[in-house]
Amino acid sequence: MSRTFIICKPDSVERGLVGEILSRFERKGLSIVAAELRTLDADTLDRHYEEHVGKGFYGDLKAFMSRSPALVAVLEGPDDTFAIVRTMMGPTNPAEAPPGTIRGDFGTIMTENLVHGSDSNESAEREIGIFFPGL
Ligand code: 3AN
Repeated sequence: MSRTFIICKPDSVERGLVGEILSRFERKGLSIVAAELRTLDADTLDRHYEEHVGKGFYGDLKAFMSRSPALVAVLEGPDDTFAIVRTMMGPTNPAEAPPGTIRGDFGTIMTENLVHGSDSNESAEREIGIFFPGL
């Protein structure tokens, strides 16, 4: 078994797509082990996106991610659950995200791409520690 961390980003909450997104993961066979609607603060975002702090797009990314509540959650499934979630999300660039993926079906914008998922088991552990310490 393994766990991964996801964020239904502010655009997905605003558009009423959280149920659709969580439902896809549940129907796939993953379990929700924690979930909370939360407005993300600057400190938390700097920790979460430490590899992007200082990049050209980071200011816009931070403003977007904190503009309204996001749904942060932990999903559990088999080994490498993070990889299952990443495949279901689709690539970061919506132009490359195929139909059938969350970003391919619902997104057209690079920054407002609906969902985040950890990109490795190590990232999942680090991110769960930031958003759900003690879980
Ligand atoms: P992913 O969310 O697919 O793991 P990351 O972690 O590389 O992608 O990037 C985090 C977020 O930063 C992306 N979801 C996207 O919103 C934004 N982002 C990444 N690269 C760019 C870029 N070149 N231009 C604009 N936004 C970007």
